[in-house]
Amino acid sequence: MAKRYLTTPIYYVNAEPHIGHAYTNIATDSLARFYRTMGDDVYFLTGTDEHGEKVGRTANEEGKEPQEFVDEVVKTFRRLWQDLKLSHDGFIRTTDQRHVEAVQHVFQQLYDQGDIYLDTYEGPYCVHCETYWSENKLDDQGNCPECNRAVEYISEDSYFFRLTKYIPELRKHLEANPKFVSPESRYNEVVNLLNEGVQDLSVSRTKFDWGIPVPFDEDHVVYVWFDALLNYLSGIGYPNKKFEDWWPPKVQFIGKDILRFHAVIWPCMLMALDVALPERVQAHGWWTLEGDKISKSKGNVVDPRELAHQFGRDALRYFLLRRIPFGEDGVMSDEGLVELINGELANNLGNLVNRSLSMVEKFADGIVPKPEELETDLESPADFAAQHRQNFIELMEDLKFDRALKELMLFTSKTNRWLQEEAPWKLDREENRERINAILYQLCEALNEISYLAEPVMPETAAEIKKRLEVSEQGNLETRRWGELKGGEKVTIGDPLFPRID
Ligand code: ME8
Repeated sequence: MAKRYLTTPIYYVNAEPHIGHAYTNIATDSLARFYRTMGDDVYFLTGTDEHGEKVGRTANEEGKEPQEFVDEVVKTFRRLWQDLKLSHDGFIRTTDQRHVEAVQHVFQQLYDQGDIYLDTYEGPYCVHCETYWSENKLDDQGNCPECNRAVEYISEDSYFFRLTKYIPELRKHLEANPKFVSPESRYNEVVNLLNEGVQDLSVSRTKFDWGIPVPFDEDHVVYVWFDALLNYLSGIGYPNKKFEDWWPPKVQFIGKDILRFHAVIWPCMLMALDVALPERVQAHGWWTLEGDKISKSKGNVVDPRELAHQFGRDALRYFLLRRIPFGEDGVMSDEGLVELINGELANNLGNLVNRSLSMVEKFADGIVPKPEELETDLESPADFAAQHRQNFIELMEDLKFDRALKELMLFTSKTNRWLQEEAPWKLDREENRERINAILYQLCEALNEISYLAEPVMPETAAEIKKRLEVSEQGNLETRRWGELKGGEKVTIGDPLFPRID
């Protein structure tokens, strides 16, 4: 059984989660579910990034001890993932003892092997992004080029990680593995970053203490990014050998904002530790709200729970993954959601499910007929299902969620069209009984097919379709063959799966 280790970024707990965080986790959840339907063994890890100056300051502003503060905010993340019914297997907090120990172990090892050394850092620092910048990278106003906030100038003793030592090896790895960083635009961005030149990385701070203590120097705490990146190892047991049960990650999901950390610093840390690199670092694009950045300070945070409540969990998941190619930016709007839900989910998919089950009720007393050959010149679902399924699998494996979902829609609309041409309602005479039954069987098996293709992104819809077909087992997408329904299942019509929104 293939092992698939999938990770999301771990989120800062300085504020509550919003739709951007939900997007990454929903995408990861969909891939996790996809691999599970393919019969693979999956470990899906998410978590929270709880140390650092930003979180420490926010706790301070709220008049709380940092630990007390993070213990509260972490609950909002846990609750959101629970409300969205995500299927993660692990949740790591950087304040977990197992993580603290792993970070200290790594820091000590890299120091002992000469990859970490003491020096002084002087220069700009963005607390919001927890990022060191060189002067020449700042924007025209001298602000952080990433978030455009004012930077602070720091001057302090710091331990440095010998990042530069590993850059030639990273370049080779990138050349040999063009999908190591995806999509291609992000791969090119990483190559450009390397071409511009990279410096050793400051990996400890002395001016505040909300962090993991450097094991051999109590004046320093570990730089929050160095700490956070190691969650991907500590989350599956590192340094215990057991981590190798899952390592290396199949896909590490990130937003494009944190590309440099994951595609430059992180692989170099792994090389220093002599640990294999992830197969793929997948950066996705940025959701904005009608052109504006979604951020707490702008007061336009979109609450994923509200959207899920208003439109339905599956519809929200569908929208996020279908609306834009994974990797590109998108604009959130209620109109966009309504348009996609009505057009593709209500009119196409929901309508087919409803019509089909109603016909089985009307023409076959609600019982799926026995499978029979359908003699017809028309291309029927039995003929075109396998091709769409194959395309779907390949596109999901390549994280082309929008196009994979398009295959689901194509299969559905072709089935709708075929049904329109077969028009069993015009054949309702005893001499046509066999033909009607053969059509109804194909229709029901087409719904079964839809439940398979819907499963990764719309798991509740998939389960509901299966329930209405009286199918109790979730089969394997890869080994699935047309003709699974045996006939004799009692169908339930039920309410529309996706009521039209006006
Ligand atoms: O950067 N559109 O945490 P963070 C799409 N703790 N995705 C968005 C988004 C938006 N508008 N806003 C946020 C950190 N995201 C670090 C990560 S990992 C070792 C440490 C998502 O809370 C996207 O995945 O700022 C982005 O990369 C992440 O949230 C940043 O979350």
